[in-house]
Amino acid sequence: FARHSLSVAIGSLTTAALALGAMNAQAAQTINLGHTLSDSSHYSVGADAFKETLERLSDGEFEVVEHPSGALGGERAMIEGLQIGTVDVVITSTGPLGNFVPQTYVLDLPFLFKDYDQARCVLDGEIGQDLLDKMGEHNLVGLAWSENGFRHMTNSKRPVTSPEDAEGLKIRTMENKVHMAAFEQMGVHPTPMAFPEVFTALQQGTVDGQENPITVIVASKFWEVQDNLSLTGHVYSPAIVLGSPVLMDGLSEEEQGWFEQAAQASAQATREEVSRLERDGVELLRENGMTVETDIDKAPFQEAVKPAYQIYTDQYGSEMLDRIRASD
Ligand code: EAX
Repeated sequence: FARHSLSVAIGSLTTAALALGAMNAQAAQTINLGHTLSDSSHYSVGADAFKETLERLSDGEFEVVEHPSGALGGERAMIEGLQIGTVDVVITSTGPLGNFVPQTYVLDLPFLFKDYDQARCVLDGEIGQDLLDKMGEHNLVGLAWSENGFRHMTNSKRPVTSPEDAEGLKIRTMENKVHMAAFEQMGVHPTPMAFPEVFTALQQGTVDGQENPITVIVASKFWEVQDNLSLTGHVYSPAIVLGSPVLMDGLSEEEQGWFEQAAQASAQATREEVSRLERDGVELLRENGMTVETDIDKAPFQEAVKPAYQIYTDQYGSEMLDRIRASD
């Protein structure tokens, strides 16, 4: 009998604990945040800042669960996830974004921004805000411009210091037609691919190289599969913090404001990490065995990709481009 009442007591304790657990689970709404990079990356620094800020501002109403390393898919798949509500928040490059919001293609033009200051200034100003607002017309919520960094070329074949050196190389690009057009002009064979597949493709030699900022090369340990890095800085790669309209449209204005503040804190933290890696990253890559070409004459690269501008303006006009150029 004693044994029986003990088990009844344990049983009701368990029920009580379960009920309490259920109450807690109801109290916090889970926000699933995805990105493609490792948990040591500049995106993860930004994801942590998003989580900390949103949970603090909402006093625990929202709980952010981070899914790094492409656990929720590549960037294109995650953007689709936002549109149908299977993902809540995504930190992504603009790589596949033009497929959804063509107005952002302008940002992907090579050699458009001359340095970080100019790019950040444009994205933080009226132009950046206009582009964030455009997300709303395409079933996405633009929360803040974050950062990936200036992109550079790596490959496993040979040192590259001129477009001639790059000619004939098979280079993985993002799924972005402006980037692909530019690389075609340069004489390389662009192979578009989602980021989570890139490391293996480099390892197996499906492609000879890829291009990404120092931040990504470090976070992904590309030195394990790439010997040569050329600091071409051929294009500035923005990142953006996007929300799902399926989630955001159901929130109060105050709650939406918390998400915006969290996204801004995320962007700020990510940019600081980008700046740190711009200072320390190249040395780290050298220590890990990469040969780094720092002395790159950018003029011939710039010349080679020029037709990409014509291809862009033929299709999308020159208004945005002119506005960005006027901001310099
Ligand atoms: O956003 O696909 C890429 O090369 C991106 O730079 C990467 O996913 C980080």
